[in-house]
Amino acid sequence: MEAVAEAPLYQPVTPGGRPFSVQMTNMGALGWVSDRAGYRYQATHPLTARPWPPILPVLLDLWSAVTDDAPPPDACLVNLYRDDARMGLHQDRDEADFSAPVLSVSLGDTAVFRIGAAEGGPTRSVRLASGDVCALTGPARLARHGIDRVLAGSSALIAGGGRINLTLRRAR
Ligand code: MD3
Ligand code: FE
Repeated sequence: MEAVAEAPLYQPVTPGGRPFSVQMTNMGALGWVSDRAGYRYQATHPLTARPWPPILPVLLDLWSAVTDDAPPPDACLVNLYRDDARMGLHQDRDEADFSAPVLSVSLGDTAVFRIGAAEGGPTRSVRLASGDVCALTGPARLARHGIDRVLAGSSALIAGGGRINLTLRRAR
């Protein structure tokens, strides 16, 4: 992927200093980053200090089609899950306006995704397979969600195995 040549995947750390098991990079005017200083959106790659590459036109077209022409996204987080990578249950709360949708595209190995109400309570497990597109709008926008595990070998799409998730958002 050309965008990854420009903005290499890297392994961020949580504000507590624990490495994420997921590797990340971004496309767009803003990228989501995490380090000892906290979670935030910023205009440059933390390692190269260069601007993120632009969001691929095909993804902007997908956003327009699926969100019924919501104002365009300014951030696309790229998450790479290899081996035993996972993502704990969380809410996406670093964006300025929660009325904008979030759009997720899954590629490669199938993920066991967990989702529950913003307020807490029971969660449900849903499989996200390669090509699945998920629009999070309305009350689902602040749902708690995470990736329990990835089913290794369930797809041959990603060289070296694993799963890529693209998450398009309006950060500002
Ligand atoms: C439900 N990524 O980067 S995408 C994240 O598969 C993140 O890499 C997961 O959660 C992944 O923050 C899940 C599906 C998704 C994305 C955003 C959501 C589900 C969501 C926002 C609200 C509710
Ligand atoms: Fe999330």
